[in-house]
Amino acid sequence: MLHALRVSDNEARGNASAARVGIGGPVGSGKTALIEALIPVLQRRNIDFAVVTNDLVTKEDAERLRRSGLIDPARVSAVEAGACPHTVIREDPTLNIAAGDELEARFPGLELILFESGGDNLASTFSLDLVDWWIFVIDVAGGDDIPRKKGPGLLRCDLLVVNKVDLAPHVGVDLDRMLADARQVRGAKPVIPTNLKSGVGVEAVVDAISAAVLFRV
Ligand SMILES: Nc1nc2c(ncn2[C@@H]2O[C@H](COP(=O)(O)OP(=O)(O)O)[C@@H](O)[C@H]2O)c(=O)[nH]1
Ligand SMILES: [Mg+2]
Repeated sequence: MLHALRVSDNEARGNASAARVGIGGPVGSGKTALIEALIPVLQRRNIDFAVVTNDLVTKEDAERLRRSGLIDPARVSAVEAGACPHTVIREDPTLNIAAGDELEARFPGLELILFESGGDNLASTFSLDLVDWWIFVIDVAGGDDIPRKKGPGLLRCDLLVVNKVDLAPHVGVDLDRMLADARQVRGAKPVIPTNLKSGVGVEAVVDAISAAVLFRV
């Protein structure tokens, strides 16, 4: 289904377009940390990619990535949303679409663009006009009742990342139960636990992106 969609998308855009993947989730859950962890793995796999960040009124996350030394700074583009963060990824994603188009024009071989949403709440979702597939990042320290609250982000995303698993013992969270609850509310859709401080789960996230939108395994 997704494959068919993506192929027709590519045909519509002249077979030259990069796959677009959203990364959403609450403030501080680890969206930028996930991108920082994905970068070396994507590079090792020779995937040609770029990043678009969204902050309310600053370019903080873009500057953090540009300064990281991990990625060519020209491959990081910043959208200043200036409004409710989910407006620019759902109701009116034109600024983000334009940022993606501009990156594709500058880097003709681009295969993948990651869009980090501004930090938001459990209700944020991405427009499929903007992305082909999207990840929602929650973290263990946010509490093990998050999956049971069934927010639209957690329910509708293509991949749920449960980050900061290293913190579970420190915040009194039963990780097995939190993951079981997440899997139960999501049915067949994937859930990947990560520790972005140590890199646990990062390869699995790249495998999921590759299989879903790059058709590489
Ligand atoms: N202990 C721990 N801290 C993490 C992990 N991932 C991210 N962090 C920290 O969480 C904070 C917020 O991360 P950030 O990527 O800026 O979150 P964002 O607002 O979702 O982009 C930072 O201080 C990170 O260092 C993790 O897996 N474990
Ligand atoms: Mg961030």
